[in-house]
Amino acid sequence: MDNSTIAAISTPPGNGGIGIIKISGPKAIDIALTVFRPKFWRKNPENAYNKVPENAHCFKSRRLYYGHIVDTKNDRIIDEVLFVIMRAPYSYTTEDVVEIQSHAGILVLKSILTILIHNGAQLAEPGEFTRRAFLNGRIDLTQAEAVIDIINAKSGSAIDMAMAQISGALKKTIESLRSEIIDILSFIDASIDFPDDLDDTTVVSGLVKRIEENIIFQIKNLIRHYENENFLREGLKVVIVGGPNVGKSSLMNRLINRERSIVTDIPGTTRDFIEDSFITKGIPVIVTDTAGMHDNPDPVERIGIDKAWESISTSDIILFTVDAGKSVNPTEMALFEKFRNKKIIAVINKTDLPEEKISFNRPTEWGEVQYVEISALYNHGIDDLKDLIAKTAFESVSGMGQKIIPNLRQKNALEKAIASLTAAVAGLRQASLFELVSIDLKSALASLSEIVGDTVKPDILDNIFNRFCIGK
Ligand SMILES: Nc1nc2c(ncn2[C@@H]2O[C@H](COP(=O)(O)OP(=O)(O)OP(=O)(O)O)[C@@H](O)[C@H]2O)c(=O)[nH]1
Ligand SMILES: [Mg+2]
Repeated sequence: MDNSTIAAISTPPGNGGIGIIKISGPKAIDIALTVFRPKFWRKNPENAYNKVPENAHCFKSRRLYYGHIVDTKNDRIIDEVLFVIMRAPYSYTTEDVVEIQSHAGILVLKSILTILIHNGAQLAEPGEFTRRAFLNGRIDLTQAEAVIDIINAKSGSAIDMAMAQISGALKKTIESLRSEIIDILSFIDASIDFPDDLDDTTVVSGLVKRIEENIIFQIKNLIRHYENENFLREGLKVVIVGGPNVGKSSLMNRLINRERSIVTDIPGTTRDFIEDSFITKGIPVIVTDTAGMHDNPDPVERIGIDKAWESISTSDIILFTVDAGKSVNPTEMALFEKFRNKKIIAVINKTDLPEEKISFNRPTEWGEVQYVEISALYNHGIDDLKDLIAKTAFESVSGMGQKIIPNLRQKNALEKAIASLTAAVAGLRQASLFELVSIDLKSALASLSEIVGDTVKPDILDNIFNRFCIGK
């Protein structure tokens, strides 16, 4: 356990009603009391104003006290504050914690922090409070990661997901998988000394069945949740693609509801790719406008088109945009074919054109692809398109209810566990040495332990906690 006492401003910079300074560690209470003068203390005329309350025990844990913070160098009052002590182990970090609620001006907050540092506190690193909560065993790593997800959540569904994780849903699932592996492992380890037990093919096939059904199947489910539903956390990547001048940038601006992309009647207006975001049905959507694709691009367009392909390769949904005033040309047909393996929504734009000008005919080759008719110019059909985007995204999402969706780090560890478990199954089937099967099961166990943080390496921890802000 770290013996230092750390302090930080926990509220974001900028003007606001109150700002909070948090102190945690064995000296948190002592250090905080050197600068705090509670009202109840001053009421007694015997207590000189500059005297520190000697007995910290006159403060109750988790009770709010009103008073002032003074600069210990010159006894100058810095601010009037509310002050709360949370004694170990009943605090965020499980250490003694003090929170000082002052006015939110950054100068006031910085002055208070500076005095605390003078009196023996150390400046907290990003995420250090949560890191201590993890290192002191109050939360596991999945819960610590959920804290950052809550802070960064861009939508209601991301918050729901992070809340499920904070309350330990993923941790519990991993625990039950681990205990099943440990159970099988202890049976196999015991059989190493009494190999006759494992000569029985029904015993072996029973073990294989348990690994496949109770463990591998469950882990694959979690991985599938990551693949299908991670957009709820990270945002759904949607890219607008099509020939020049079909109205891609106009559509982009309608989706995000502001004039972000340049629109002109000159084909080849958009050359770089432009990214922005909006929310539909609680899903954060990251939308990219791209350069119009055609067969004879100039060198600048060429680069733009290459970048468009990069966005396409990492996208979840493609909005394949065409001009209702033109029939689909061979370049567009060829382009469409290249997206076959992606989720596509065909967007027929410019449907406001007079009927005699509309020459769009839905190509038979487009088959079952969903499409919407819109007018980016007149803002028609945009809500239908947003609904369809959400519907398409949710198509692969399994039933409702509490969602356990691993993040990328956790998914990678789950994949490592699957590889070891698959090797263990193969070992059992081929009647390899039980020692080897045991090694595979142990490494599966280690991969699962990485998820909750029991065996995680320090540099991975640094990586996780560096994503936090200071003061959390
Ligand atoms: N009538 C009509 N015109 C539109 C509509 N949407 C866009 N336009 C016009 O079509 C022209 C091209 O629009 P953009 O949004 O710049 O098209 P783009 O696909 O981004 O074009 P590039 O970036 O050059 O590939 C502009 O003159 C728009 O005003 C629409 O729904 N109806
Ligand atoms: Mg454009």
